[in-house]
Amino acid sequence: MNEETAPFKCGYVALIGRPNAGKSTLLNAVLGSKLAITSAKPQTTRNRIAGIHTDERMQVILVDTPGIHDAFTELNKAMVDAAMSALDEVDVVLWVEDMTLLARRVEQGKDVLDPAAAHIAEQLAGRKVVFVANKMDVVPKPLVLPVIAAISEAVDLLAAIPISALTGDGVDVVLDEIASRLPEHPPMFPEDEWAQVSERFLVAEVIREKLFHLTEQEIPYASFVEIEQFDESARETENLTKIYAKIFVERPSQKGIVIGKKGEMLRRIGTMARKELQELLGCRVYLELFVKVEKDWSRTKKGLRRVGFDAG
Ligand SMILES: Nc1nc2c(ncn2[C@@H]2O[C@H](COP(=O)(O)OP(=O)(O)OP(=O)(O)O)[C@@H](O)[C@H]2O)c(=O)[nH]1
Ligand SMILES: [Mg+2]
Repeated sequence: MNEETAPFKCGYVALIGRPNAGKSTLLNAVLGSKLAITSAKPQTTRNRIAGIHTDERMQVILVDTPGIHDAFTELNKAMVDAAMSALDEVDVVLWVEDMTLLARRVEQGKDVLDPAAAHIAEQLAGRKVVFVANKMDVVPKPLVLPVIAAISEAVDLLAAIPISALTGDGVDVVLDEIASRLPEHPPMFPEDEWAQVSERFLVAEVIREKLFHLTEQEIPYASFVEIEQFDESARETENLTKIYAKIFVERPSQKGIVIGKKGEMLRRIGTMARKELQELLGCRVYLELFVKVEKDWSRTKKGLRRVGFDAG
């Protein structure tokens, strides 16, 4: 069958894996723009985020998820639930792994699957799984085969694809594989739609990302961001959007850290965020940040609802 007559494919694909594996980086690489925030710290992604990639043969709705990990707090449990529940809603699962971790285990003569990988393998049993061996830009190639061999013993794989989400190497192969696995279906979304999130959510995420990049220890995990006001009244006339956002933390001591000496930290967060928001929104941005305490929000139903979880 030639290209012209090949039936159009459309469906849902989930990005699943441990924290820090590179799921969000891969989503952004497929989309060619930054939708999901990323950081070198684990548990950056908190909610499911869907991006849409459309080309001449298919439309794939890619669902980025929080990393699967041992969850002890209410927030962490809600994050893992968000990832797990995505599994039932998709046609194909991309299991994204951090090959630096698994390759090291091969070198050390250990079982390739550490407890985190073994747990994910268990959860994926019986599903349509493509294994994505990520971070190959920093892993010696000969270590790939033993890892893939061990993974395919644990889970039936449709395919295993070494990639670097960071450099983009192999991302086209992942897309080819998806195209061959999705059901025949007309597109569900307009061709130019690329994200299923609101501008407000994206703006809050950009600010949250700067907290991940600039603050340490528990601060990023104790924070959430709410957009108080998104004022576009001067967007047409002055090419300016005014954004007033609140950063919430769990304790007064954390508030002091986010503000910093003489407001230094908050200024840095604001400057970095504003720069990126101007690119995102394509206009000048006035950004004002406030820091508030919402005591132990990550442990309360009300707090979880505010970060987008239906906490019952
Ligand atoms: N060297 C290298 N680093 C990568 C690659 N892909 C992602 N990273 C880095 O790995 C870190 C984690 O990437 P993320 O995309 O945030 O990982 P994630 O799986 O979404 O993490 P969570 O949201 O915490 O579950 C970041 O510092 C990325 O820059 C890659 O292919 N090569
Ligand atoms: Mg992520």
